[in-house]
Amino acid sequence: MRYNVRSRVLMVGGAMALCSVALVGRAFHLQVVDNEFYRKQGDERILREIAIPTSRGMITDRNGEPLAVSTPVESVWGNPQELLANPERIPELAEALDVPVDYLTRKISQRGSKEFMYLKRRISPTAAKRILARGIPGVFSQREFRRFYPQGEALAHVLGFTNIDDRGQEGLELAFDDWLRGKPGAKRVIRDSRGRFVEDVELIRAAEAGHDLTLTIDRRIQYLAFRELRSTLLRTGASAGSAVVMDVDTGEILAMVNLPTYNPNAVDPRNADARRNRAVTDVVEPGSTMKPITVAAALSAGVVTPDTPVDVSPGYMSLGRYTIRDFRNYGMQTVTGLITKSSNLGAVKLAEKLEDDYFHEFVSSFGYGQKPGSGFPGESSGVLPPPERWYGSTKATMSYGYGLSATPLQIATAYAALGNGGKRVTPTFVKGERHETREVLSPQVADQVMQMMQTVTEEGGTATQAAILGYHVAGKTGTARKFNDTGGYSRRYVSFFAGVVPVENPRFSMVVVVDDPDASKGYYGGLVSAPVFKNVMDGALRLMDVPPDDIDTWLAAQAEADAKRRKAADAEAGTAPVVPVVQAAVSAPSAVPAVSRGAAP
Ligand code: 59J
Repeated sequence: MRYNVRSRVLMVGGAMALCSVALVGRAFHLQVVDNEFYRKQGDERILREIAIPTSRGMITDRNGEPLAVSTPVESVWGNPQELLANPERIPELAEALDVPVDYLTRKISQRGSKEFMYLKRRISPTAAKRILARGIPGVFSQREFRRFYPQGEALAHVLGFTNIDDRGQEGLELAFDDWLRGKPGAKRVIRDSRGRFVEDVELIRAAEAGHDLTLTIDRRIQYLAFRELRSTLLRTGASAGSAVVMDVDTGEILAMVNLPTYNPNAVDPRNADARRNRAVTDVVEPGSTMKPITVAAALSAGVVTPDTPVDVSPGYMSLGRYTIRDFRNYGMQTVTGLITKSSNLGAVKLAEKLEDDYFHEFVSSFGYGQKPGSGFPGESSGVLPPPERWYGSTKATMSYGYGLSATPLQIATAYAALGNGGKRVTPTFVKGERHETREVLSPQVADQVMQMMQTVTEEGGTATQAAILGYHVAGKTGTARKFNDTGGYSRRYVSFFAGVVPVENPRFSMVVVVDDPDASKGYYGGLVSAPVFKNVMDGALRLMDVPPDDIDTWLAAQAEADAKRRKAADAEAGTAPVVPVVQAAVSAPSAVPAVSRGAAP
């Protein structure tokens, strides 16, 4: 046995030694022994180490759909010395490269002492072949890989992009550069003095392809969010916007869009402003989207229940030098009613019942003032001032969303915790990553807050525009005046909607932030941002096969639509509408198709 192993080691070792001897021998032979022969040809052969290019890993969405792919391209390069030695071919080369002759001549002379210059980078293999086919001395080509982003501007901020050398510059391309980037191999080859390849001598290192990366993004929801946000910005004349969709249980980010955006397939270095992933890097005062958190704090502390009456008349109150106002005098409200109507005074009255440290700690546990930990480069932590730095009105203004700041991603994460029974889940972009969770709220209080937020999208709430047929929607609007440089609140606004669906068995949280809508076109969160939420979530619920939790409303609406259609058909056929059928439709929707078919002829 022992003997056996030893003999095998010897054999393998011996074989390897023989191989190296053979390689060295070959190199020696080519360089020294055969050298005379090559010299006779008038060419000098050079032993060179060259890189073996490798492709960058593919990035796919959660369903394996390609989001970033590397396609092989060719880069045409030249040996300036040799190009200069054949000046009569330069006009032809310029024509083949489609550049002015004098420009090319100048470029080549600048590199005259060198042996390498790029002539045209990253073109299609066919285009490269066409240039090489001219047989101009000193013109060569080498394989490279070019990144292509099929989703273009719809997903630009999340993915980021690579530079001409295929290195990640921004976004997830940067964050996961080491993982995605392959290791180029190396081999020793023999080239002639013109740089032409003669023979492979030795493989130094095999090329390792980069690893693929599967994201949590759903391409379809992403596109939906992009389309809806874009149309809302056009409709409202707003200057910027962000939307984030998260899976409440896993923290997976299903969609993240920002406007303005850019084309990652042709990055313009000048518009850095359009390249920011605002949802992760830009902070806003969260305004009324904070109120459910304040209510959750008061419920958790046991100082109120959802039905506790709160007097918010006459709609304004002074606090030190400030006057805090509600949109209207909402009089006596329950705690639930404060959310339904979005009462600033109500939030202040609840916060007054809470210890400073407790309130700060509570808000902080939802992730405000802390980096979300998604791994995205340049995450902002927002600002949540600690009680030591509060002055007279700070706790009051924080309770309804001013005097602190947060990113859209932080707000989406906080709402996910309300939706998943009170666990803060670390947001993530990468499928299969371990999710950290921490209980920040009892499931009972989380459910109570969800019930309260459901009233916002129902009759009498501030965002009936966010209602989705067949599903109960919990959410909160916000319309916040923007703080301006001169130290006051301006007549410019940020419009919010943050919500969770479906209420019975929550799956998604989504935040929509629209910056600076044209005030003359309507700027309330319910008007500007809630429709984006509605249209995207409506699509996502169906795409992800989420069962409806409000079947009654759905069936009733269907029956109503059927009845209307039947009425129209009857009118066209010249018959009088059959009244009993309409009644049957409302009370027993399942019978409608049979009845309608029977009645038609
Ligand atoms: C508001 C504020 C600014 C900061 C006020 C919006 C304060 C405040 C000092 C006046 C427009 C406006 C710290 S209103 O979000 O109350 O979403 O459908 O910006 O109040 O004290 O012309 N939202 N918005 N307040 N500031 N400071 C309401 C409310 C909200 C609505 C509508 C109308 C404000 C119902 C906001 C919505 O809930």
